[in-house]
Amino acid sequence: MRRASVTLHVGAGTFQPVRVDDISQHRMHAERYAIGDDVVEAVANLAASGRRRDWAEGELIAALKIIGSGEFPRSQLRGSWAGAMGQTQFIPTTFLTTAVDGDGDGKVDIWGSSADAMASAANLLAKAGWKMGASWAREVVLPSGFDYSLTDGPRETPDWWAQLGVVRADGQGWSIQDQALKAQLALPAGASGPAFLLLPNHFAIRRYNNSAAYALGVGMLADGFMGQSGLVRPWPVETPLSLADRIDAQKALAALGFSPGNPDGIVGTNTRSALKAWQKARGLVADGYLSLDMINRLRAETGLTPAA
Ligand SMILES: [Ca+2]
Repeated sequence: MRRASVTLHVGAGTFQPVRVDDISQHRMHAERYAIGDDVVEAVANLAASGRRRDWAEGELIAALKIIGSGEFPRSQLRGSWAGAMGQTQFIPTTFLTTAVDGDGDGKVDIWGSSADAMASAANLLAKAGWKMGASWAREVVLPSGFDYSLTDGPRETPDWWAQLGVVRADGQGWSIQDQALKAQLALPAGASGPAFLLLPNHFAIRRYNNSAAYALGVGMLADGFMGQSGLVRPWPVETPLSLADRIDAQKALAALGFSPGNPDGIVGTNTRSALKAWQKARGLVADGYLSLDMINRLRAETGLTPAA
């Protein structure tokens, strides 16, 4: 392949000029071998100083086993500060249990081989219980008067939900395969945003990264690749919450006798449950979703004033 060899001047001339073919070769080298931190050092540091010492020691031993296998030198084991390596961002223990050879060259290379990375990611999902051919979630619409406290609650079949008036937003029926699965209702942007019935494949994605937002993003992107249209109900435009907003909400819920846990500004399960209970007690839509409107109501009820 012919490469251009023009000279690039970087910045204000304080760096040595480099040629494009040098950059290209450097980048290829970097992509294969040198992106990120030395994983042995990263997990050793966490083992020595971190809160999750046992976890980090296990990862350190796994990293040493990978090097000990002779397949990869230590210089290949580059990753994040927490030891997530290569295209799949597998930590060393996951590499040992789950990474596989996708291109058939006999070597498991999640850094340099996209086929190996894809096969390894697929293997992780398969081990997490991925059901081939099933949906990950479906957008649904809720009837008026719906009991929003069922959000993040029971896992039941689409038929069970249909008896409560919960139907697919696109008006289609459920596939035979999906009908047999149990689904949980989620309102990731509250009652004014789209509603989803989350099927087991959603929770398989969360075994890769346990974040509802991450799994929703992955699922919707996958649906887009399959030619499915986007959301029926658009994502609401919202004012982002500040840390002070979130802490005020937690302080107010605590003062009112609902138990949101420590007022740390992190809206987790405890905060959402407390909010849901307070909403229910006040006759509001009990979706457990913290919006600026809810925060201002909580402030008004407790006399908290927003920080200037
Ligand atoms: Ca391979």
